Amino acid sequence: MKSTPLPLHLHVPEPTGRPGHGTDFSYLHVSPAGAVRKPPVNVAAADTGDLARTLVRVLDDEGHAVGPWAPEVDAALLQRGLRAMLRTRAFDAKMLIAQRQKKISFYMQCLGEEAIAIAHALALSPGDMCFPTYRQQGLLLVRDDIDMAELICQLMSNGRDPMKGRQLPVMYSYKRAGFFSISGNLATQFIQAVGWGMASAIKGDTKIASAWIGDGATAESDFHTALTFAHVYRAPVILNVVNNQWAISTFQAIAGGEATTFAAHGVGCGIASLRVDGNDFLAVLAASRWAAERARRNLGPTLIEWLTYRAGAHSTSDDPSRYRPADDAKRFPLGDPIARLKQHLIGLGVWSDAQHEEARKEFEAEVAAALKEAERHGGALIDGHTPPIESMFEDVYKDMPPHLQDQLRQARAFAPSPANNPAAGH
Ligand SMILES: Cc1ncc(C[n+]2csc(CCOP(=O)(O)OP(=O)(O)O)c2C)c(N)n1
Ligand SMILES: [Mg+2]
Repeated sequence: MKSTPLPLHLHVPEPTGRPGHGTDFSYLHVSPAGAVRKPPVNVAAADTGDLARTLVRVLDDEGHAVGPWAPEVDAALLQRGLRAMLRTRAFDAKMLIAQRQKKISFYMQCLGEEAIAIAHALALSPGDMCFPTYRQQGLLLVRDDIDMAELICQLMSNGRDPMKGRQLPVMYSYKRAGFFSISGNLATQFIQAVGWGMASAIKGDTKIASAWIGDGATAESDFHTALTFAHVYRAPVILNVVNNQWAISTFQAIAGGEATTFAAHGVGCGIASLRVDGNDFLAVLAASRWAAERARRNLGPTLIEWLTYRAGAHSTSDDPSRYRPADDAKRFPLGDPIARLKQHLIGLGVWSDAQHEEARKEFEAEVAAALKEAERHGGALIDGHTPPIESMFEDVYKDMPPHLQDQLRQARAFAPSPANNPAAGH
């Protein structure tokens, strides 16, 4: 007997919470701290299936480091990590205010995600190259050789902006710090990172690449192409997927995190993969070291899904109260990375509430001073200063070709003269 054909329909994933009713976070499937095994670095990719569906965690609810992933690490490194997280949070908070005060046009925080970039940076070596998104400012703020005032000059697009106002605020570029230029076109840097890692191997070099992408951007085809190249050639690269649950107002399930995990995408592509508590500084450090060692020993790529929560708005142009419950960050089961590492260090007897408060104030003062210093160099929003018209034509060709010289002459003819624009030429 022929059955009546059913009308077809599609499944559209929905978040489990919306403004007015709290999120049901059981969809995260959180493993207890210490419960997940740690295989040797030469594990076969196919044998990491369980690691891509459970959650590597080290810090338990009492702040103890437990289980096979608990890293060997001295207190000084952990203190450095905690201080860098506090520094990053202070920077973000002040830049948010600076945007509201119309000193900068745009800003993006990494509130609640600080552990991921900072612990990862501490697992890499000089010369390695990160291909970050706009939410890994911790890679820079953990370093003491990056001038904070210069970062703010980039945000202001002013006379000391190393990017000369040609990049959106937050799109820094520091080759010497292993920080590849951020691209506004999401996911492009993921495939570039794999290419950079392959080039390093082709040259017989020892440097590895670290690629970064958000949960939402994994829906771009560049992500999948990157996995193919990384897998086929066993590229020396760490493939970081930061699953902070949201892509602006789009829930992570829409990008493919509902029926499977982002880490499992890696296993499906023949890549050793881990799903890790991104708010657990020790777990991030341990997993990053594990993946870096695999890359350095020619064992190929590792995909790591970092589970975290974007506690702030997507950017200063976003209002998350329109699409998610206001108190979700507080209810997120993996807590706050700063509070968790602080609790651990106090438990070890190498940190105190007083030291914490002192460090917080120290960084608040540092950021305030850096902002003042940056403001001395002006900017379009501060004093109407914009770069001279010539800068639009420079830094592309060593010798400017005739057609550009011609365009420059025309542009000069249309540009306001310094007499009409008192800010020009400062
Ligand atoms: C190719 C491309 N598509 C869309 C955008 C617009 N856009 C900018 S950020 C963003 C959300 C990205 O979310 P996710 O990848 O999860 O990263 P997160 O912001 O959460 O860190 C979108 C859609 C873009 N910049 N580039
Ligand atoms: Mg996201």
